[in-house]
Amino acid sequence: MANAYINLYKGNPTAGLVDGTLVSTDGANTAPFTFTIDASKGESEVQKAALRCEPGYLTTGNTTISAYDIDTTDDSDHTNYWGFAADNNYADANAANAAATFTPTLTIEDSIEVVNKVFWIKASSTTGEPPQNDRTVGLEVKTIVTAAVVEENYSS
Ligand SMILES: [Ca+2]
Repeated sequence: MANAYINLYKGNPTAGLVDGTLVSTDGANTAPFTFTIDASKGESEVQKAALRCEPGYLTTGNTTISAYDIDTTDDSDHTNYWGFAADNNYADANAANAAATFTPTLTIEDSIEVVNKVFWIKASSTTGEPPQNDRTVGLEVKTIVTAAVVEENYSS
C-alpha cells in the first residue's frame, strides 16, 4: 500500500525516473527489502533504493533515513548492521559498496520531488551469527512533505 505523499522504492530504481518497485508502507511487509547474506562469512550486501513524492508534493528541508528496532521489548537490536549512503551516480551496488560512505543515518538535504532520489542501503552480518530470518529492523524516513506550488499564468 502506498503512502499518500512520499514512497520508498527498491528493484534498482533509476535516478530521475519513476521506476522501481514500491516498498510496502502498510506494515504488512508485503514487499520489503530482502538481503540474503552469509553470516558465517561476515558478508554484507548493498542495494539501491529511491524515495520520491507523489504527484503534487515535494519535501522541504532535510530528509533522514535510518534503521529502527521494530520490537524494542526484546533483547536484540540489529540496527547497527545497517548503513545508508548518498548516491554519487554509482554504476551499481558493487561500485557503491566500494566507494560510498555508509552511516547509520543518511541526511538528504535536497528537496525530493516526484522523480527518484536514489540512495544506497547496506546490510552487514557478523561472523558467528546464527542463520536466521531477521525481520527485526525497519526503515524510518523522516521528512516534511508539502504541496507543490502550482504556478498558473493567465494571459488575456
Ligand atoms: Ca529488538
